Amino acid sequence: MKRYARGISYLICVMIIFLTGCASAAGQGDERKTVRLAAPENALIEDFDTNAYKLWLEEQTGLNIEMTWLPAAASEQMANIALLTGENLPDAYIGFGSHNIFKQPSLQTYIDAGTILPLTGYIEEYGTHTQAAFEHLEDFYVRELMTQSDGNIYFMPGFTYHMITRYSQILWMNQEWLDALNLAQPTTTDELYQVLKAFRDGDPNGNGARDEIPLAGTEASYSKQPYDNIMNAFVYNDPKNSRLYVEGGEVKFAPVTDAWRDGLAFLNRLYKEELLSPLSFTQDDQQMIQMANDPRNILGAFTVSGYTYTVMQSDPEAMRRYKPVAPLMGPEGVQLCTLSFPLPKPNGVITSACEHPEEVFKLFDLMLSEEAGLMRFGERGVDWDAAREGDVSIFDTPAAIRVYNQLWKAKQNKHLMEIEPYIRWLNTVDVTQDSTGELDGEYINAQARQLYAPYEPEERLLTLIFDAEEMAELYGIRGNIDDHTYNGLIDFITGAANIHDDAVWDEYKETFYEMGLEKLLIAAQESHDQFQ
Ligand SMILES: [Ca+2]
Repeated sequence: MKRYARGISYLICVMIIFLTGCASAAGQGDERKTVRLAAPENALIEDFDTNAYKLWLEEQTGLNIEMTWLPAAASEQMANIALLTGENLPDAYIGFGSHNIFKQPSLQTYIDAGTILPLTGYIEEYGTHTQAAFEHLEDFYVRELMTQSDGNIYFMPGFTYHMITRYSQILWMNQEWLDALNLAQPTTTDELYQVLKAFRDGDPNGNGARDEIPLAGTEASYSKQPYDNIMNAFVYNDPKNSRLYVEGGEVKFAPVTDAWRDGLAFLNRLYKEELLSPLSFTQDDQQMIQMANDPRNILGAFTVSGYTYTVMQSDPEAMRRYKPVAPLMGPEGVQLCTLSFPLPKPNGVITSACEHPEEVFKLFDLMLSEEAGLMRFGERGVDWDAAREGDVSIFDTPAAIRVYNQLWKAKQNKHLMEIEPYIRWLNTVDVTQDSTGELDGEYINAQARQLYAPYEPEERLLTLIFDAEEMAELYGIRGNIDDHTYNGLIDFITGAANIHDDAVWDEYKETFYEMGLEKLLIAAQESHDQFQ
């Protein structure tokens, strides 16, 4: 069966060589090389062949760029099979930056199979824009974060940084309720407890019924689960890095600390007294959104990164209802916010089937230029222009450009939705928008984030980079530890396990060590030290 398949693909190859041979013979003197890209299909890119950015790239590089769109649901599987067998490979894949396929440990499989090329040499030789981007983003360790344990770089980055994504959890509170009860926003965990109790008992929505939900969340996403925010008043809580944190240069694991136990006990108290809604563990995102936008005004507080991910922009009453609350101080004086450190996404890889890897690399390098980066805003003079003297951004800093048309959430034919390698040279901070105001989601987020900026941890883990040989084992350990942490959060908060029982707590902690916590800590320390 396999032999037949090979035979057929050989035949197709011969046909393709024959056909392309004819085509270039017909197009006299046209020596343009063709680059074959493949990517998961994207509903917001109207037509690749006539896309303004694609045409600009062709004009700049003298290449023909062809695209194969892979059906979204099967794209990762199709690419995986091609990379493992070496058959049906395009010259390069783009568009997988948010998928797992080109992240570790999966990336290592293709490095071992030899089907994706190391780019380190090309970066040294041709990577003018890439090197400039590395220098520009030095504080973000972009080059280091892209470098694998063998010292090579295998993908070209997609990289965005701005204040909007820096804090992935903000606590929002019903200001109408605080006003009705003549209360100030809480600043400590104790005050939070008092405020939530007043919400529960004081009929702040004034309908005579005890229908208030003081605080709620959903397991649908990390940013929407309040326990993760509140835990930062006890010990630094970084779910993306398996709750590892750094103190005096030493990597530590939060869930085995007494502070974590204190946090669980506090959250269990909120749960027991119906201050943290039990629906937080069962409802989906849509139900969470309905709760926050309920016209009966029934919700006291919730967490989310961007306000309009939960509150409907189209509902002015709801938009005005909640205000951001700064990180709370815990009983031991801990007051932190989780920092979401941006990682370079693997937005482009070149495969072993590529006949002109240096040309494809130069194309990717061009995509990282400042000029290419501005393409996401559309056409200069039509969709955006340089800022005028005195223009201020939504963060009250001088603006760099003025945007006329928002080309981001709608189907368009001017850019490639940043599925390709890109660097956000300009960030949202620099962009002035005329729509700013109290009902504008982005403006509200900008104001909220200024409350969180003073509470960033002084030391932090950027990411975990494991040695290739131990990678499979370490990812296995890490997965088990993450599961055990999560189960502990649920069980101790809801009371399924008793947080006040020393034997139960000791056994819970012991299980982490049985799972290989020491080994993970050693590897995490080595990974952390690489960035120092
Ligand atoms: Ca009521």
